[in-house]
Amino acid sequence: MLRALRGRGRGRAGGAAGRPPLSPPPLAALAQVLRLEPGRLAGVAFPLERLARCLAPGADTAAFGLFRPGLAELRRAEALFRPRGPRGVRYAGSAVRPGHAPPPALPEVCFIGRSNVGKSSLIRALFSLTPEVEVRVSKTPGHTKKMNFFNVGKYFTLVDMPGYGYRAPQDFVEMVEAYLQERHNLKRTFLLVDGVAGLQKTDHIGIDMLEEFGIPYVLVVTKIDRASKGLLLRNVLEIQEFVKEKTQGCFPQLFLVSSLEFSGVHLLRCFIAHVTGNLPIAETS
Ligand SMILES: Nc1nc2c(ncn2[C@@H]2O[C@H](COP(=O)(O)OP(=O)(O)OP(=O)(O)O)[C@@H](O)[C@H]2O)c(=O)[nH]1
Ligand SMILES: [Mg+2]
Repeated sequence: MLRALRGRGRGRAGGAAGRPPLSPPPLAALAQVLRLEPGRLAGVAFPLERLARCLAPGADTAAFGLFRPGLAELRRAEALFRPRGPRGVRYAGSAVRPGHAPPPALPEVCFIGRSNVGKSSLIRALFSLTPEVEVRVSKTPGHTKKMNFFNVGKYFTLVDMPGYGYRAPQDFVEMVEAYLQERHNLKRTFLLVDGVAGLQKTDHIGIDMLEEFGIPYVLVVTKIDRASKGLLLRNVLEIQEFVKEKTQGCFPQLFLVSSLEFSGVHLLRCFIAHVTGNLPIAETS
């Protein structure tokens, strides 16, 4: 489950009286990534592009770089994720029905996927520049039971969803289907797939739902730090083929992330800023 720590010095580096100030983890900030040696830097900033180097010469790389911002755009996106003042990153509420959700005032994106695939961890990594906002994760599947809403300044809202599959909340389908169909400010859905396990039968619960409702979505491949290069490449190529052949509403480029090592997190911040209308960048498709 996700929960913001209320009463802490939101938007400031320091914690409440008596607590040591919270500081972002290594590589949470772009400035830290830019100090890495070039190979590692490329792997953290653009993991899919880096992986494409393992492809045979002449392989089709069209789907590897459709969204390819430059450093200036990555910096501008990062600034959105550390808004200053009272409208910092803040927990806006939880809901089990769209009718109970916070008002749809900002452009919104949501994160769905199997239990334990890494949704809450990814949101925590995206928010790591404001570590005073606590995001809870768990080794136990089925941890997040409600839809949890977080506002990022005056720019956009991120929604962490309960997972489906093992130990999913009983009312998952009613909750999530209703949200996806009714939430008019929803700009893009991020559907997470485990980078080690690859596309599983259970992943189709979410994919089928989004395809049926005609909702635009993006596949995010998680936990890439746990997969060998060979396994990751095989899973990525398989998922890309699936997207190309079997989907209508899915963005053709995959986003690879490790919430542990911050790979792909900076690029994903930039894509979220872009799809919520906060950062104009040309897509090549
Ligand atoms: N190595 C590694 N572990 C990860 C990563 N992301 C998540 N995990 C681990 O995966 C487990 C589940 O993470 P959560 O973020 O709670 O998963 P979730 O999708 O929110 O799960 P539910 O709320 O139960 O649906 C935790 O033990 C995390 O530490 C990652 O990028 N790398
Ligand atoms: Mg969760």
